[in-house]
Amino acid sequence: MYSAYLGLGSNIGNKQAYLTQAVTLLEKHPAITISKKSSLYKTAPWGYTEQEPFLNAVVEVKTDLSPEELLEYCQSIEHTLKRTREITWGPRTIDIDILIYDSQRIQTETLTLPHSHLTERSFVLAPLAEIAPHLSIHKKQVIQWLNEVGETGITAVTPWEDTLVDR
Ligand code: PH2
Ligand code: MG
Ligand code: MG
Repeated sequence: MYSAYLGLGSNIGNKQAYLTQAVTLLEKHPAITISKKSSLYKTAPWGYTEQEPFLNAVVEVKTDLSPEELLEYCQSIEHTLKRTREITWGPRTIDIDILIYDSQRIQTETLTLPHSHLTERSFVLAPLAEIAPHLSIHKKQVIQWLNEVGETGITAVTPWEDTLVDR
């Protein structure tokens, strides 16, 4: 059984509903258990800025799947939730990224672990710091990375329960 951290993001339509559905679909897999779930964070768009704010969260999962199998399953959920890829870093109904998988370092065509840009992105570091503040990434703890990057643009923290009906 391995521990992995997944980053979830949405900035089209009912963002909360997409994140909730993604979590539900992750939990449906017999070899995936969600062990921790961050709050929801409203975040300014990073990279490509001419788009809606995002709703982001991070979950910790326990899984027997390999990194590649986990990625494939995350992509199947993106497909189910009508994810399209038009602009790099552009709008999406749902994005599920493997941030960390155990202590694995991987660099292939399809997968880089730890996730590239992870240590530059406050929209990932803030929710990750909530559930795994002392996790080590490239020899620094998540809270240290977050402290360096700052939390500008992270404008709201929302509990999941309040977000189910709210658009
Ligand atoms: N995802 C991106 C690009 N930019 N910005 C925010 N705030 N949140 C995201 O999840 C996000 C982004 C590419 O995956
Ligand atoms: Mg992403
Ligand atoms: Mg992605």
